[in-house]
Amino acid sequence: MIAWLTSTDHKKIGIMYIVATSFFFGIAGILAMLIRTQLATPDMTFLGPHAFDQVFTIHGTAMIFLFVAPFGLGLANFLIPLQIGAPDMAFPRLNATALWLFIFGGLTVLSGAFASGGAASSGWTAFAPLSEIRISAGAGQDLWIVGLTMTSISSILTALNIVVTVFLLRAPGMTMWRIPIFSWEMVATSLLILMAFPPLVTVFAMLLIDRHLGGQFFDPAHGGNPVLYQHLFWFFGHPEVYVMILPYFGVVTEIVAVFSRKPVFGYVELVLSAFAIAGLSMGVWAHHMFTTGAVTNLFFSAMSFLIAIPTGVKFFNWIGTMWKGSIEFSTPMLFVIGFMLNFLIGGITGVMVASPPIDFHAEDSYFLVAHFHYVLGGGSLFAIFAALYFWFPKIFGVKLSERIGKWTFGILFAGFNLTFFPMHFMGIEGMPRRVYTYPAIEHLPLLNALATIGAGLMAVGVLLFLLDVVVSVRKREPVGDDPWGGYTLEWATSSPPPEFNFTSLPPIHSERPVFDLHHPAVAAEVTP
Ligand code: HEM
Ligand SMILES: [Cu+2]
Repeated sequence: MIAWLTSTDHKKIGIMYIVATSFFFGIAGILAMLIRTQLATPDMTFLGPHAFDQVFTIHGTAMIFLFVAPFGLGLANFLIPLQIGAPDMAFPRLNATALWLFIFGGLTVLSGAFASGGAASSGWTAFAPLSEIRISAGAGQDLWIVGLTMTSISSILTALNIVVTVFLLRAPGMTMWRIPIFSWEMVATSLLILMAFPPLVTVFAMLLIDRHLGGQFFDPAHGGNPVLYQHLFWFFGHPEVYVMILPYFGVVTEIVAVFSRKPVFGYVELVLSAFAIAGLSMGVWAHHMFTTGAVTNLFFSAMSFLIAIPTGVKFFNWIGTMWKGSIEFSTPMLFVIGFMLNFLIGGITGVMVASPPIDFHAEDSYFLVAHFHYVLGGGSLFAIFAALYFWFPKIFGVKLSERIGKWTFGILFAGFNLTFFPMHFMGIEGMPRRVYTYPAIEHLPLLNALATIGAGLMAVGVLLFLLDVVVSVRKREPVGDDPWGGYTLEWATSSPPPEFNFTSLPPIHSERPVFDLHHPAVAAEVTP
């Protein structure tokens, strides 16, 4: 126990991230079920309006800041040194510091539930003046701000660590163009964090000054400007969206290649598109502000459309990788295919709301809720499951059950679409987001009932996954070091890997050294 709490080993730290983020996912998931219970039928009285506000605020906050984004960093912690053939991260103690800052920051946010007045209730965006002391007086909002400042600083430290590690600690032979795609995507993610999180910490500081030190940055009642809050917040907020998707583009790319039994199609394009997406995403923040009338909609709309191009490149390359491959529909691959289908829908509605005339209708409606859940839930969350199934044997030395895994996938996929597809229509029929109840008009009762049933199915899927973990860990069926026929260096060492990772390294002549090692004849043909 003490060995874990004081560890600076990147693998232990990675595992602790995975455990901590899973805990926060559990909390956020329970809150999601509370939301869907309240919204199951019209005029429900299960949660009152104030409780509802807290519940959706902490749900969104935990999903974004405490689960989807930091899970990627945790996975990176485990994988990057292994993938590039290094013994650890560049700054192991900084790494441990970041982990504990994250955990205590997350707990600080949650502790708001015990404050008088309850947890923060101004949404995951904490828009001013709603989050100002005049309207949100409780300490819950302060704990939210302080807690997220801690997790933000944690992310900045980890991002620094990742960039330095990938640039300086690669094994001999691993040139820049042989770095595995996941590690590349994490470099792009880290650069985004380094650019986007300092403004977030700044806006939090300004909000605290407003709340407690008599500042007047954002409250129009005292001459402040709430649009300034939105600029600073979204200057962080849009890049954050990519912090929550680029790692999973990496996960998907690696898994698709392994289970298509082909090299990644368009390796260089995949790397460049990650940086194109990262770069462009710094210039689109005001598409969250079309309806404020305070920004140049034409510019931000055009920039947002441009992002579809490098994203399309990724889809093209994934399909190219699968093309004529001998595809094996293992559980990780199923989750990856689910990711692609769901993310495609979220991507299409994303392009729609990047168009101001459509956004004026969709803004703050359930259409938007459907859009971002398709990207984050159907996309990132499915990739997280894919990653867990794929790397579980490496991390814990135990393989999860393929039989339960396929059921888990089927139930989650059906449940997800049943929950969120109807939300497009709720939005079109005018149901605003962040409302705690709605009248029995149009098709709202039917659509909401479907969504709640779907959410129940998703809960079953998650429980089934937990069951799978428990059963598989109990059984402890031994797996080899490389159960899937993996490509990258993590599959060259034992499962789980020893301290400092490698006793010897295979020669590195391409971006898939372990494949080359096991199939020398093919490697000789493909690599000059
Ligand atoms: C697991 C099943 C999930 C269900 C049933 C669910 C359901 C909901 C519902 C009903 C809302 C309220 C919408 C509103 O009133 O604006 C909501 C908000 C939200 N959800 Fe989820 N959600 C789920 C998973 C996720 C995931 C995986 C993420 C990933 C990041 C996420 C992020 C958010 C965010 C950011 C909000 C907005 C909160 C706010 O308005 O401040 N949710 N969710
Ligand atoms: Cu955006």
